[in-house]
Amino acid sequence: MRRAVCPGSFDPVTNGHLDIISRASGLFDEVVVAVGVNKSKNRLFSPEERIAMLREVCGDFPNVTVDSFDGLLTTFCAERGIHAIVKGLRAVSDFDYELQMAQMNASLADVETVFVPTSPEYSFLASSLVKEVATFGGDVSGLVPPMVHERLLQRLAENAG
Ligand code: COD
Repeated sequence: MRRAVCPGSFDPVTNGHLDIISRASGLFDEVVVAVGVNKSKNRLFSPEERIAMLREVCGDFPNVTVDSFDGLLTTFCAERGIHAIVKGLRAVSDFDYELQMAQMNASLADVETVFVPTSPEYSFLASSLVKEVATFGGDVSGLVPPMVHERLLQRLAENAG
């Protein structure tokens, strides 16, 4: 059984994330999308909200499940018998840090990192930019799934009120 993890913050999930998850689901028998829960970081959506949105948008992939992890990704992989980490690469700037993490993770556990190049239409897409643009009233409806767009606008309105 070829099993992989797609880890991330997913605050919130974007069409760029979904593209990587969809392609990973074609490469592996089972894919676990794992939401990193780092309590020290300020997030727009709680881990539960991020997981719920991911479950909704990944519902069409029969071999994809969604979970969360706290602490080291390699501990999560060891507990689940996962030996492959799938990461999306947008640009050379991603590569520097991702290579460092891949090598550190390989030194900590029996895991390989598989890099999937972003589809060109998503190469500029990041959750942080989506939140910034939406905060200032820009149209991000084409960058996230419709349900995520709705919840994003709702959360920004709540925070502004
Ligand atoms: N196109 C392609 N890929 C994309 C796109 C896009 N438009 N947007 C994001 N991605 C990819 C990213 O490259 C990344 O691979 C993944 O999707 C998740 O992205 P984010 O931004 O949601 O999540 P990150 O990068 O903040 O997540 C970082 C982790 C939580 C994976 C990382 O910090 C981690 O593993 N933390 C656990 C602690 C740990 O083990 N630390 C030691 C590391 S060596």
